[in-house]
Amino acid sequence: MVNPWITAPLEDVKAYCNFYEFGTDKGDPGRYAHEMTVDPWSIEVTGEVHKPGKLNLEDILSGFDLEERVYRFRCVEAWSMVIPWVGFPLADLLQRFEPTGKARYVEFRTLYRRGEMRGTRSFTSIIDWPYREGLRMDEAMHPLTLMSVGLYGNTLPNQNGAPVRLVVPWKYGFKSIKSIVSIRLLEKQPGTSWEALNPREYGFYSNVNPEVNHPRWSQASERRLPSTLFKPNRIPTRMFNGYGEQVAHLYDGMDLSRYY
Ligand SMILES: Nc1nc2c(c(=O)[nH]1)N[C@H]1C(S)=C(S)[C@@H](COP(=O)(O)O)O[C@H]1N2
Ligand SMILES: [Mo]
Repeated sequence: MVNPWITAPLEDVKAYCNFYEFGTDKGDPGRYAHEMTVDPWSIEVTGEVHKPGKLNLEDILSGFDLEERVYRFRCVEAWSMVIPWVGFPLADLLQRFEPTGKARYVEFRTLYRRGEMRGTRSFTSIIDWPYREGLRMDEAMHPLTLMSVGLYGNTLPNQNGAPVRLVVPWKYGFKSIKSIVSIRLLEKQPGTSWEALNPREYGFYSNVNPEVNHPRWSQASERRLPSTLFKPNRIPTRMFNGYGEQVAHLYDGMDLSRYY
């Protein structure tokens, strides 16, 4: 039987990644993300806020109460890992900039630096850079929504989204955008990179849902990593990745097969 609480070893979290800025092979981020400069770094916060501004890396690392959060992490490709992140609630960050009454959505952007990101220079790259993601304001303010600055008690490895990335544990992994440089609060729902690529396959909400299949594969189960050919570790996928008690109310009255 698969013990659902066994965390993925650090080596696996670092070696099996999705970070298309460095290539589409799972090993590419581990091989090439060291080419990205992560210090100095800053995040610009703009849009529907009373106090727009910038946070430098030092402000981010010393200005918030950090905690460890062990989360299940479920990729849309039907693999998952249990990962011990270090971070702080995104809500703590947003509150500093004083959102206006019009702020209904949040848009995030990843660093786009072609010279240091070989995947963005590739002719086969499919994404319209920079990588962009979004959340509804109530999702962004939810206490489970984490800004992560570390992994296993250390700073984030570059391939996992250094120096600061989002982690939204009840949504498919692609919502958890890495290496964030910009946060904009908006009145209207922002476009995202995956939606732009294929709106039928990747919706804005992308809540983990075993009943709504990806058009090309089932979402009813997942491979819990690390796994092998002989120990495939296939387990049933849970609604909202098992976080339904905390988040289901956010979607009361919404048809989740339509708003996938
Ligand atoms: N900027 C950026 N963020 C990204 C991605 C990416 O390609 N670029 N991939 C996403 C996907 S599909 C997943 S599953 C997770 C993977 O996070 P991990 O490699 O740290 O496990 O990052 C997400 N964030
Ligand atoms: Mo993913």
